[in-house]
Amino acid sequence: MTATDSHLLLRALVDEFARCGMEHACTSPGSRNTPIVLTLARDQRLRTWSHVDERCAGFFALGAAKASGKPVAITCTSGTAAANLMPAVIEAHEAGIPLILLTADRPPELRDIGAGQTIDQLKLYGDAVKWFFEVGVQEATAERMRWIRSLACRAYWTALDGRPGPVHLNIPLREPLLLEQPLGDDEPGSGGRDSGEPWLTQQWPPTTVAYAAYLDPDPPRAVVIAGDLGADREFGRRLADTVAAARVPLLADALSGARSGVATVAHWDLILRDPETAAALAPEVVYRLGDLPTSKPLRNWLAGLDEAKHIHFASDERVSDPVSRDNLRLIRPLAESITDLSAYLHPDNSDWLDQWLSADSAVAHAIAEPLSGAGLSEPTVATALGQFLPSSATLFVGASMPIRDVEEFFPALHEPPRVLANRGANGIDGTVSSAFGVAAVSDGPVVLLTGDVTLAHDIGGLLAARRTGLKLTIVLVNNNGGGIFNFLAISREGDVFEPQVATPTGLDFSIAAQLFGCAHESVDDIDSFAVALMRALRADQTTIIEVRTERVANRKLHAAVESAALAALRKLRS
Ligand SMILES: Cc1ncc(C[n+]2csc(CCOP(=O)(O)OP(=O)(O)O)c2C)c(N)n1
Repeated sequence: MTATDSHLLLRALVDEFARCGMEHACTSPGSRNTPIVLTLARDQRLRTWSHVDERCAGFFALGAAKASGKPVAITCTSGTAAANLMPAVIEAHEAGIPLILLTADRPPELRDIGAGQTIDQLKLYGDAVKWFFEVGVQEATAERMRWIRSLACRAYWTALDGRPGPVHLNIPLREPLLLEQPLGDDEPGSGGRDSGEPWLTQQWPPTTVAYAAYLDPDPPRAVVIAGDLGADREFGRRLADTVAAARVPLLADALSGARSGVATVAHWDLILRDPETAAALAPEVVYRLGDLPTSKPLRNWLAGLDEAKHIHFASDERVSDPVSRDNLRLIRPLAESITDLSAYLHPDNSDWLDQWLSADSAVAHAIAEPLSGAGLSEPTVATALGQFLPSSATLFVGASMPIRDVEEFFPALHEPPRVLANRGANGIDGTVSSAFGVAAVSDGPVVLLTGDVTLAHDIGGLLAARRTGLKLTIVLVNNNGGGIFNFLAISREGDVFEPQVATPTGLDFSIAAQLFGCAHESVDDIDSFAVALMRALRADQTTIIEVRTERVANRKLHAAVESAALAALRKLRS
């Protein structure tokens, strides 16, 4: 294997990725992977994004693949560099996001003999990848060129088809790594297909099941639950319209994009906390699309619905039924599921939807008072982002309280902004990098809502602001530590709680902003928050808008909101 062999093979590999539809790749610096970096960077059809930290590169690629729905390639050098991709690979596996990992490696003769920067990279990511393949050292014969073209397509389609996920190609490279002369246009064999088509096109056969006969013919009391529906906003819109036309209550997670229309129940999470109301609103059929929202009240309610039939329209084979309630799981593309649902939902003229909507407006009315009395708080930041962001925006939400507040308080809107989050493994890691990855493939502005520990965890992700020229608006809710833990019993263990669990960082984020070339503003009321948000959306640089809150007060406010909601629901029942 010579440098010419490696470069010819890599050029064909990347050519096929681009023919299949790849548009973005992430690189990290190193020596062993320079042939891969050069090939990716010189292919005009790909946009390459350079990252110093492989962990950031992995999450940036994850964000870009999540928002575009297309596989993104990532390359890194050998050794611990490859291990740093692990968190993003796990998230991609859990969330069903297509990635193609191109790890450079030492050739076989340098493995396991103490050569530098050499670790065992075979099956490094275990079962978290859909496919691992050791590319090996090859000569660029006509036969091998056909083989690598086919291999590239197989990697691309495997990452994308069925349930998307990561694919790992381990690529050993021998020295010399670089060419003396640039490659000519020709290659052994006939090159790629003349038509510009990929070498191999693959189709994933959807499952078709006749299920209408499964249900009672009479229109049952139904609810539709929508979780994360993926990158395409059209699904959320279509689903909301379909359900509204049938007047069936729609319990939609903000991540679904379906929290709109006359059938949307915005405060379902609070409504379901009241056991009597939850029992009175028990349906006969539950239709579920997308992932199950994380809300605990929802999961408890579903777990107790013994009499109902639970029908899950799943878009891939992954099981998402943590309460073991599904009667029927229909695996088919989301677009088809929504069409099927529209044929199946009978227009409901009873007062079923009105019962849900009266509970919803009673709760909305009741919680307004504690919320407005608290000034700029964590819940009002989540609400305000719903009110102020244009529909062209994408809101990327960090784990912990931000995602819970968005789930609980994000308003129902006619044209909601897109809402994305890393919910596969619920990690706080790589959040800034993922949001920059989303910005790389988005037309509209991208706003990140994050807690302070989450921002500190991926503070190096801010390097992308300067190095990529991409722009984020970061809304930082700084409660000096992990506010979510104040809701747990551990918060009563004072001596251990603060230093070991809440972990206040005490960081001055304005200095971090300065270090990474970002603007920084502190706001303390809703009007200045709105003004700062608008200014940041118009700015040509990344801005951190910092909202200082207090963890104990935040827990009390959430408790006050819940009591107000429960009191209103009790009153409505009496
Ligand atoms: C990689 C990873 N490490 C640790 C955790 C556990 N964890 C969950 S929430 C959290 C604290 C988050 O704090 P912050 O970002 O400030 O948000 P807040 O809770 O204040 O809303 C931690 C450490 C995790 N989910 N992922």
